[in-house]
Amino acid sequence: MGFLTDKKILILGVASRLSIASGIAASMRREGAELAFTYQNEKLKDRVIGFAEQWGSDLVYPCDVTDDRQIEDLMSGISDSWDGLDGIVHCLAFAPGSELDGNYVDVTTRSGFLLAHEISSYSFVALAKAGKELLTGRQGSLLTLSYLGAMRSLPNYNAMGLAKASLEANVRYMAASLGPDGTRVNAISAGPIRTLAASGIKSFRKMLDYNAKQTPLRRNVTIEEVGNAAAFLSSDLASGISGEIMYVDGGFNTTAMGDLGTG
Ligand code: NAD
Ligand code: 0WE
Repeated sequence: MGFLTDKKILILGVASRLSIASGIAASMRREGAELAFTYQNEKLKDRVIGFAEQWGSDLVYPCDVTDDRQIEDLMSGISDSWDGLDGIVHCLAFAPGSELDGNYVDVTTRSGFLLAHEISSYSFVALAKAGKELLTGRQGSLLTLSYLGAMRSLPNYNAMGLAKASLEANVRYMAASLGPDGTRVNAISAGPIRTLAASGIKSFRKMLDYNAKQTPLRRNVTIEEVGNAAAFLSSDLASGISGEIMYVDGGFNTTAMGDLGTG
């Protein structure tokens, strides 16, 4: 029997088979979870319905997280089919492309900065707020996806780095807020992975190559590896873990100097 048997989990952020959310869905399904999904817009609707079917789910809802109404409707849609929710997986982020290309101080704008924070950080607490009733009394779990750019500066990540820093603080404040109800809140900080969100980024290939070379494991991580960690953190196996940022990055964040090419 899988370690997520009978758990009802909502996953946001499936856009393609390469999405980190897809790796998470596959692991969670393998471990016996019942899944529900959202799609950002009509363009993605049929695709997400098709993926959901593969993972044994016919619960698929629209949810653009910039719209409070869609978040409300999502939770009331879920409550029509499920008596509660054991987990929410928040696997989405956005900043305007122009914010992610060039010198931070030069390219950052008020509107781009605010939109990045709204979609990539605020939406996590907005979902917790709307889902609170469904989550309480079930020892549930909330999980989000972060990146090392929250803690270190790196070229071009720019306003997304600040949004991820906000998201990681959000994890700690939400853990403190929801802990008394028994709900845990954590993040996975994943190493770079080629997904749709990465495909718009100039020289992402170069970054992947650099990252693989400088990482203790000498390779990049996969959506399957992130999926397995996500399944663990959302399960009762992780019942003692809350407010945590867990790195699934092959150890990259723990090194300095990296590989000097001497051994
Ligand atoms: P992806 O493009 O497959 O997924 C991004 C998702 O965000 C898409 O499903 C998209 O529809 C959704 N989204 C964007 N704006 C939205 C909105 N307004 N409302 C609802 N959904 C919206 O890319 P991914 O790499 O799988 O990204 C998933 C998460 O993983 C993001 O939080 C990203 O920051 C994080 N992450 C990615 C990497 C990487 O290298 N790919 C590394 C670490 C963390
Ligand atoms: O969080 C991310 C990417 C998130 C993302 C990607 C895009 C591309 C298309 C957010 N918004 C947009 N907006 C778009 O218009 N990652 C961790 C992957 C990533 O993105 C980078 C990276 C890494 C790693 C951007 C610059 C530098 C490194």
